[in-house]
Amino acid sequence: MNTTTNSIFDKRKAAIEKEFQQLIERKNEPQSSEGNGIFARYKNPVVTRNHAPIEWRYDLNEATNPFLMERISINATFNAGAMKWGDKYILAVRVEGVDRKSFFAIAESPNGVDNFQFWDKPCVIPQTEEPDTNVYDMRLVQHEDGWIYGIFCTERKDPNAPKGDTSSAIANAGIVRTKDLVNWERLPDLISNTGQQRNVVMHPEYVNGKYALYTRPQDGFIDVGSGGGIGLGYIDTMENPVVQEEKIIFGKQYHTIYELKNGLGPAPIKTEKGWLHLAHGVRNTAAGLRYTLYMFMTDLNDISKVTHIPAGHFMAPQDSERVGDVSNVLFSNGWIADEDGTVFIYYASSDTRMHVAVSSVEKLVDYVINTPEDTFISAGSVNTIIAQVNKNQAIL
Ligand code: M1P
Repeated sequence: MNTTTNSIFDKRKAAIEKEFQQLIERKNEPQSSEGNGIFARYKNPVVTRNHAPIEWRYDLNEATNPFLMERISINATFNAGAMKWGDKYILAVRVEGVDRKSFFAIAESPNGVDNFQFWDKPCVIPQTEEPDTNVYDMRLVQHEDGWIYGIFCTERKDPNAPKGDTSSAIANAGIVRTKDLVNWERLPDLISNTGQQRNVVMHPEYVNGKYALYTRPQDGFIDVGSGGGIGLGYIDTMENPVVQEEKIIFGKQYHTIYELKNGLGPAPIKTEKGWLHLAHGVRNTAAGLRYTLYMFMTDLNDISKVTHIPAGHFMAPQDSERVGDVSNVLFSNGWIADEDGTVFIYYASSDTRMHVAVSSVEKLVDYVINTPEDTFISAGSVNTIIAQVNKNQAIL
């Protein structure tokens, strides 16, 4: 009998490898229900903590890990940036270890809906003089200047926090760029005069020769105060990223899904009718904050002008998506518009795992332009329904 192959180590290794392979190779398909005609959610999450490579989690040397215990555990995989890279669908996933630290790692798929596999090692993000305590929510943008930019949230302890306050933090936009998604050049953090920044997103084209950044200023780390809406500002050079004339183009509003916070998701998609935006709106409830996704469109030639805003959410947490580390949250910072017009919307549920929903540019433009806008009062909502019923009765 070969004792080696019967050791705890070997048995566990074979089982872990088999389970991992089955997970990575699992086919995905659209959920069976008819849906709403706008997008199709897919059945399985596309990236979960169990997708983290075995080599990241286990010391695979039997001499030093005879029980083959997980030495480094992953807690969650969520809020991924996305882009097409050659013929691969790429996610820059926010991977969070059980130590609460997030980092970025690239996962690729051959088709955008399944078979996502992490590259060998997580991304190495160079540090500025002041190391990031935590980094998260990278937006990947292929800018027309030839670089791929990754703008993410960098979080550090608030140096002015009173003694004993071990929670207060300062959030800002960290900036990296790359040509190969492997070697990342760190640029200085964003300099803005509007408080803390999360959800900073780069516009993919120059605007009057400048870089355009969508921002989300807020007064404190948690408390948005007078901020919390989608801002727009311009930068002369990314090597000295000082944002000028930051202006809120779409704010928070009472009794909407973006009543408490309003932040952009991924970079907008250019269409013939305007720039398509995906964003998240947050409202407070007795059960805590509720994050949903919504869409809007801006003018092709004036990106500060919001032209269409469908009422309400585009996607909200549903079924098992509702539960996770931070429940009742959908968040998206990555989508891919393919050459044939298919749009892969990557979204995370409850700060725990990544999913995909598939639509098309044509459908999303139709949704954004033809969905009634919010009237901001119940009687208005009733009028909107009655107008549609009347229209339908006229043709029946
Ligand atoms: O926990 C929900 C989300 O909270 C923050 O979002 P925002 O910046 O809009 O407040 C972020 O920490 C985000 O990563 C997280 O998903």
